[in-house]
Amino acid sequence: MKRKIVADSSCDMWELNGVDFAVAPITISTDNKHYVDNQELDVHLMSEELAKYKGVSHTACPSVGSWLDCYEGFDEVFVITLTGAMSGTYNSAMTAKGIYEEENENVKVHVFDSLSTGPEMRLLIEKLKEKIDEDLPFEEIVEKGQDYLNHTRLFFALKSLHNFAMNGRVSKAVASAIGVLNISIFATASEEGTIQQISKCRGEKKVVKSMIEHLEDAGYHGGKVRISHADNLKLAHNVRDKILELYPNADIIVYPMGGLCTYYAEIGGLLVGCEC
Ligand code: X90
Repeated sequence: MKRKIVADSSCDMWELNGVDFAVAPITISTDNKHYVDNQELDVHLMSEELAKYKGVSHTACPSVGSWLDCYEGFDEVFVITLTGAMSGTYNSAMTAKGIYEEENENVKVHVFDSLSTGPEMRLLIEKLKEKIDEDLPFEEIVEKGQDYLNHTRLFFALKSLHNFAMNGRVSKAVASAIGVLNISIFATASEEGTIQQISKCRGEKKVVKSMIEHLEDAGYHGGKVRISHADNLKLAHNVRDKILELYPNADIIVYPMGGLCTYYAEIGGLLVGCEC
């Protein structure tokens, strides 16, 4: 029996050793260029070009066809998408599931709506791999995955909400208060899968302090943390080192964001997913 894990490109990972894994790309577009968020995308170049671009840019979820390409040839597929509250990604993955299950007897697809993105998706992907390695039945993996998702959180600090506002995903009033005078928004993914602002932080020291406080408030006590950054390794390492001071055995991985997360988080942004 062939099993596979599939996610959209906001998970910021392209391979996963020891299991079949594929990523359906989200696309970032201007009037004259499409950036496909895959491993080949030059994220730095994209950010530079978009910074110079005067028009409106936007994003589009993976097509049903691109999900089907990822499912094709597998008996059991576990799919993880970014929050359905802010994107059509979950719906298109579900449409593809319907078609795939109808056209193929005995295949099973489960789509998890992460109600989040980035590092929280990565945590779930790693957990699903662990359960696949244990050879558990499909339904049990689904149940354990969902349960795990209820015990992970996402916190993030963004220096600008410009692209969110441009795409009508947050209000212009909220966006205009961020990014001036070194002010970041500090926020979490709400239970509904939307951006829930917690506070505003002036300066990165405050960001680190807020991050630690909120991880602990959420019930973090030394488990896994996944940190993705948009060209801000320094802040990512500061958060990591502070966590390690408190929890020397914490399992932490720091890595750069891909195209989609960089587009919305913008340069300087930081996403932190944790077990709690
Ligand atoms: O076009 C599309 O369908 C994609 C839209 C994606 C919108 C959300 C992207 C989030 C990227 C930024 C910070 C974390 C937000 C957390 C939301 C729950 C990462």
